[in-house]
Amino acid sequence: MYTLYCQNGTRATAAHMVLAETGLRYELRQIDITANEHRTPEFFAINPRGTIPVLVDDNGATICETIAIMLYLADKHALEHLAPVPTDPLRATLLDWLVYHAAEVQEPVKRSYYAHRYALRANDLEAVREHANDAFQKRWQLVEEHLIQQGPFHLGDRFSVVDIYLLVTSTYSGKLANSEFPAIEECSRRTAERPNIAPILEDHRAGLERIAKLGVPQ
Ligand SMILES: N[C@@H](CCC(=O)N[C@@H](CS)C(=O)NCC(=O)O)C(=O)O
Repeated sequence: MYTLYCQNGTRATAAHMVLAETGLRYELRQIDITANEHRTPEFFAINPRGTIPVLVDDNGATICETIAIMLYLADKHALEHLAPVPTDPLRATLLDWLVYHAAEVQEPVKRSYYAHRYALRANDLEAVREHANDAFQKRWQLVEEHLIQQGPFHLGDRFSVVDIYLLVTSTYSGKLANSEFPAIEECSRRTAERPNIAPILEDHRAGLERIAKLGVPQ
């Protein structure tokens, strides 16, 4: 049994979608970051980093990074429909793109949404956002080129957890990127059609709207 600490409209949705695709039993605990619920002593005791998602396995393991949660679930249960096993040559491609998405693509997303954390002065906000959006656009373009050459999924014809990660990023990328990315759209569309994913995506979009109204935490 797993417990996922999460909130609709955040990247925690990617972990939720992977859980739904596993067919395993899990429960969700909503942590509202707009109400600072990720900064309570109770939540810091679970994740001292103060971020979501967090996955708690009733075997005692706690995992606080989205990519680690995805790989942990796929590997622990040998779910080859979600991730090639370590001896499969496609595993290298999976790891490569997962880390790229988490470390390079997602980084300017957070910088853009949380520009107030990076600005030295109040009037720097727009410049920080512009710089972050520019970095995002360039990195997103590299994903697009990979999918044009080797798509429709990151692993060619084979769907995997990295496509879920892309789908979730694509739901908030419109604000950052200012051109068309048809191969990313196609990969996202195919992923969004999956029966386990479609209803979660709908809740995620509602969560995105709510967070946009209330604002991300300081
Ligand atoms: N490195 C973590 C970062 C998680 C993260 O930043 N989550 C956001 C929601 S998308 C969050 O908890 N934000 C609250 C904050 O930074 O105060 C991961 O990739 O899972």
